[in-house]
Amino acid sequence: MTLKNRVPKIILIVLILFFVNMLTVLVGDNVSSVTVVNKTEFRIDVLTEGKMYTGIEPTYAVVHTTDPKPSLEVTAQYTPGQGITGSVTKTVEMPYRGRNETCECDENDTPECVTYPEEGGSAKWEVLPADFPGSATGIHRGDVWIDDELKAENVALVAPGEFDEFAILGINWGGSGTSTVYFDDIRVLSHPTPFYLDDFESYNTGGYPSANWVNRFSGQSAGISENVSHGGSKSFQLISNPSWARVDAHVLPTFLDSVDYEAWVYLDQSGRGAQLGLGVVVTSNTYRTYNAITFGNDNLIHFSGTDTSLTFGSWSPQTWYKVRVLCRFNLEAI
Ligand SMILES: [Ca+2]
Repeated sequence: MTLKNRVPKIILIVLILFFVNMLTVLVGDNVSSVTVVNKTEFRIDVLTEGKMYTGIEPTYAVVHTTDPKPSLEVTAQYTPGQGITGSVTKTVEMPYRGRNETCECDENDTPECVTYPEEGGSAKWEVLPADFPGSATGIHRGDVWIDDELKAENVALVAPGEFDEFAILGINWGGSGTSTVYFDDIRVLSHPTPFYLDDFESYNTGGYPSANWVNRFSGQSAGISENVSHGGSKSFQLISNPSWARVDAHVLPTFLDSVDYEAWVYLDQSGRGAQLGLGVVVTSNTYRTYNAITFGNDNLIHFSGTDTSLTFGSWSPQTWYKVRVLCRFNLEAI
């Protein structure tokens, strides 16, 4: 046989092998699969059976295969850090036939049985923006209270994804000398988790409450103090240098539907400020706060969401103020 005759034969064998293989897959459909297509304009994460597929780009899809089963719980959420939040869980129904046995008797009354194995099938879920109710950009809203008095309602907020922690700051903007501020009875409630509460009573006086806090900017110093307190005998003292803030933070999960933060603040000196709100480390020498309450050097109390000009009157030194901000980032989830 010449080489010329042999080549088509090889191709034929390859083709036969290919079809045999295809046939096996078609007959023995022993897996279930779900294809999740991202039809939104943002990246999404897909979670099912404890497996997470992250950062699926718009128009792209992920295929999850598993043992044959009639349905699967699948969660899709916007990947954090894009200025939008939303999470939706759906039960995706799939074609499925359970294992069964059929028996018929032959002419000798001998049963002849055929067993069919369980068979899976495939299904597709196209994730649309409408699958995330209440989570379009620009609908993040908040309410602000000072000393239990509602000062601002339904104000526009900066969306999560820009921040990942709760921050307290002692700041003396452009002033001279150090400034001292105290925080006490801090409560941070976020949905879905966590709940965090700190009255600073359990730490050693003079020490740093490192079990729950991390330092972001050194200022001059910080530590547990017994100088003043709102409750109990201790509070968290932050001392900043002129134009060099003292910043400490309590880290939160990056994916948040809501944050409800509350704290008591005491400023020791007039004209030297403090701030509390949601924050993020941008670079080693840049820290940003969002949706934050500011006790300014101007002795006025400010709030900045997307609107940075809200002012709620003046503050006095050596007075405890109760601050509460409720941030709703996913209206359907609360
Ligand atoms: Ca206390």
